[in-house]
Amino acid sequence: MTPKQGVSGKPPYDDNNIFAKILRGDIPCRKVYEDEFALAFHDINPQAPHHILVIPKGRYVAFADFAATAPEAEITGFIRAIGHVAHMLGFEDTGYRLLANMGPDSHQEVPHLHVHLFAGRPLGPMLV
Ligand code: D5M
Repeated sequence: MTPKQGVSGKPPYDDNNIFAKILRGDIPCRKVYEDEFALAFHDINPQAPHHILVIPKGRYVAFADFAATAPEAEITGFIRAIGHVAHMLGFEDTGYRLLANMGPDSHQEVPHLHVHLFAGRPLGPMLV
């Protein structure tokens, strides 16, 4: 069976979260890439020489909700945008790390789905 709806419920979306404001252009960001489905910009508090955030343009908080309910074009577009940014910035040569925090135990600070992209130094073993 292919799961589609109702995998995790739909967390309420706060239109005043900081990434919603960036998407609306209410506050600035250091943009590195944008297309129909995604926006990528520098993290304001970088944890590596390169620390990029990639966000879908849709109103999603949680990955499970996004994966279960977003139109397939949005899912494909978001994933392609992440890959495109990694390629465009030359991270494939030396390697990079993708990370997404989800919910309170992960310390997700911003309630708009986002993927962190780290690169530019040896990142060490993954710590959880
Ligand atoms: O990570 C949320 C990330 O969002 C965290 O690394 C800081 C970053 N952040 C917060 N505000 C901004 C703005 N205005 N520009 C760029 N980056 C920002 P999380 O996974 O939710 O803990």
